[in-house]
Amino acid sequence: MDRRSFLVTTGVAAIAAPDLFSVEAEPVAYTLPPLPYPFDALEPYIDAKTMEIHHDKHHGAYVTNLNKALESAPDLASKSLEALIGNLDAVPEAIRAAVRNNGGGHWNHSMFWKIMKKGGGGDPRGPVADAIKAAFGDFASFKAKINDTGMKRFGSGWSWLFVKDGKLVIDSTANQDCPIMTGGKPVMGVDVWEHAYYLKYQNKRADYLDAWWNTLDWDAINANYAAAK
Ligand code: MN3
Repeated sequence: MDRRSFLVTTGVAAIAAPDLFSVEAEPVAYTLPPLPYPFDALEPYIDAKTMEIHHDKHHGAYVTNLNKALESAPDLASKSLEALIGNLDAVPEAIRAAVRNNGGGHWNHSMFWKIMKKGGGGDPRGPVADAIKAAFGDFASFKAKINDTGMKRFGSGWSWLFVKDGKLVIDSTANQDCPIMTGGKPVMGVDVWEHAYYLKYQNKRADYLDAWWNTLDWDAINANYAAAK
């Protein structure tokens, strides 16, 4: 048996075909998810111009910069975004801050758009309403605590409801940090960066927070809660 027929007979030829070796796994780039409603859908609570800049420019930049950071670490591209930001220690130090800020920014905003809708708001309903009541008392107390937590976040960040160690927790994070980074599972969160409200509300973060409750999609929040608990 000559070398060629040996390779064909044993199947080694197919494995050894040079074109198979030249195929490299293309890193999957993150993409900006489209806003699930028109820019003006949340008027008058959140204005169209803010939504356009916030989604297209701010969220868009987090996605672009996350992809840029991951160019030097293609082995991380196969991880889900949750796995990536949930274990930042596994990210090379040179790109860790970029992945934390931009990966967090991408995750947080993707969540934020989905928990709002046109004609949203009203009292919570479904299982999350019962859980909120059990953990924080009535809806007014819960609302006040989320808003107060957002007001006390100095500078930029988020106010959150998340599940940690089986319990519902309200807390804030700085910058684009996300509860996932410390083992939490987000149920809902509100962006308190000035870019989220400054065009319409200027320095009045409290007014923006009050208005934001009129945009909430409780079905989406219930879906997050079901996944988190
Ligand atoms: Mn934002």
